[in-house]
This record gives sequence, structure tokens and C-alpha cells, in this order.
Amino acid sequence: MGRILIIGAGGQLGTVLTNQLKEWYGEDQVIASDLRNNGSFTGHFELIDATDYQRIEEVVQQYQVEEIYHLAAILSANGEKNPLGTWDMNMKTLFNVLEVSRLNGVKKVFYPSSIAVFGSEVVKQNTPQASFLNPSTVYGMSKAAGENWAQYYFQKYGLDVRSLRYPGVIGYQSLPGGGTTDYAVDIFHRAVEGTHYTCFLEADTTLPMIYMEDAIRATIALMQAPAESIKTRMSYNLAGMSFSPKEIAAVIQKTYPDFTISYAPDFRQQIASSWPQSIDDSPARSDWGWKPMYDLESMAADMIKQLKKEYI
Ligand code: AKB
Repeated sequence: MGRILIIGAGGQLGTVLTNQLKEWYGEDQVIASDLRNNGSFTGHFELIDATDYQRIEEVVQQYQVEEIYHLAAILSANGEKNPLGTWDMNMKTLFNVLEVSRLNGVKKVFYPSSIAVFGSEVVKQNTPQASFLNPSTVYGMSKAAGENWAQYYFQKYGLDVRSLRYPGVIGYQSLPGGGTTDYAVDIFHRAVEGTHYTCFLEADTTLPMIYMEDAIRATIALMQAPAESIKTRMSYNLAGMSFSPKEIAAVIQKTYPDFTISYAPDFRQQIASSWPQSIDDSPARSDWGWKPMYDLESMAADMIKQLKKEYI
């Protein structure tokens, strides 16, 4: 097998995915890349600004890359601070990855989409995969467009692009940046360090979430699945669990009875209110055998256990 390039390896998902891919395929097979080297990478690391076509191509040729995970993007909340810049950045980086892949023999591309592709037109409970997409954020718009481009490159050029619509990802290994679901990670850090948490969403805002371990397992399973199992070339709905800030706080209080939370909703509330509350991921289950392992209780227990080691 040829080498694997991860673009955005220093991000929330990239940090963990890079290590998992090294475990699967061996350290020498994986090239981590990002705008900066945060010093945590062992093995191959390359500085890549994904808006720079030439730089991606250089690395792909140097290492004879056959698979790319393109994880670099500006997320929902940060994206709203600079709508046109976000569109430019999210689309340009995707086009660069697709074109470099098409022209340099890259065989497979992973493109992360998001529940942010859904907007007010969908049923909020068990939102089906084949829903009308009217995203409320520029990030969501870029992901909806990106899904169509992924499908286009598959149909027109035969490029094997695969994609998942991630819900909010919760993990202890890395911090999210600039998303609307970030509160569900922050809350654990505050609880374990013993401080109060002020939540930027209202108490009853239910959103779909997934534990990092499940998110990584789904990603690798999708990429390893035989091509004939991949029935959608847009993006697969992916679900783990659904909960509100009030519900997660109550679970945390079982371990930390003194933990306190208050609510000061800001502009992110409007984004969260436009998203589904739960996701129907039955196509992923039936096409390539997806099944989540973590629910709210087991995810919270593991988060607390792992973070305790960090805050001693
Ligand atoms: C965000 O909140 O923007 C992301 C996402 C759901 O895609 N975590």
C-alpha cells in the first residue's frame, strides 16, 4: 500500500487519527502535515498550507502518497466571523486536494462533512441521510457543496472519495477549535479541574455527538470498506449519542456533585438551534457495518478517567 497523507493532522480529529493510522499501517506509511508543527509528531511531518496547491503536490510526489485525509477546515462558529474568507478557505483547500489527487495517482480521499449541512428544512429527530440540505452557516454551506464535489470527482474521474457527516466529536486527547459543539469537551475540562462552567448554549439544546474513539473507528472502517459497499458518494450520516448541556452536566455531577454550570447563550445558540437533535445513521450501519460503542454514560466515565490523569 502507498503512503497516507493527513492534512490538518494537528487538529482535534487529526491528532488522534494520525496515531491510529500509524498503529494500523506503521509509522513510516503515514505523513502528518499541518500549518505548524506542534512538536507532538513522531515520524514523518511536513508543513503544508492546504491553500497552496504546489506544496500539497510536492509532498504527494515526494512520498508517493496514495491516500489523503483532508481534515483542514474552518468550523461553524469561527466561520461566521468571516463568511467569505471561510468559504474561500474551505473550498480552495478541498479543490486543491481533489485536483492534486486526480493528477497524481492518489487512489482514495477522505473528506469530513458535518451535521452542519442540515438546516431548518429537515426533521430534527432521526434526520435521514437523504434530506434536503439548507445549511445555516458558511461552514455548513461549504460542507454541503464539498459533498457534491466529492461525488462529482467520483462520477467524473473515478476518484474514490469517501465522506462522513460528523456530529460533535468529544475526546480527551485534543481540543476542538471554533465549533458549536465545543462546549461538550470544555465542560469536562472544567469539571475535572474543579471550576465552574459557563455554557454558551441553552440548557435544553440537544445535539448529536460522538466519542472520539467511535469517530476514529468509523473513519477507518469507512476507508477500509470495499468500494462496492460504499453506496453514497455524497456523505454518510454518523451518530453516536444525543444530549443537552443540562443532561451532560447531570451525568458529570454523579462523579463531581459540587460541579456547577450556568448558561450564557451567545451567537452559537442560533447555529445549534438550526441543527438536528438526533441522526439516522442506518445507511452507514447497513452498507459497511457501522455501530457506535459509546453512549453518554460510558463516554463521560472514560473522559473523566482520562482527564483526571492530566489534571493531577
Ligand atoms: C462544529 O461544531 O462546527 C463541528 C461540527 C459539528 O461539524 N464540531
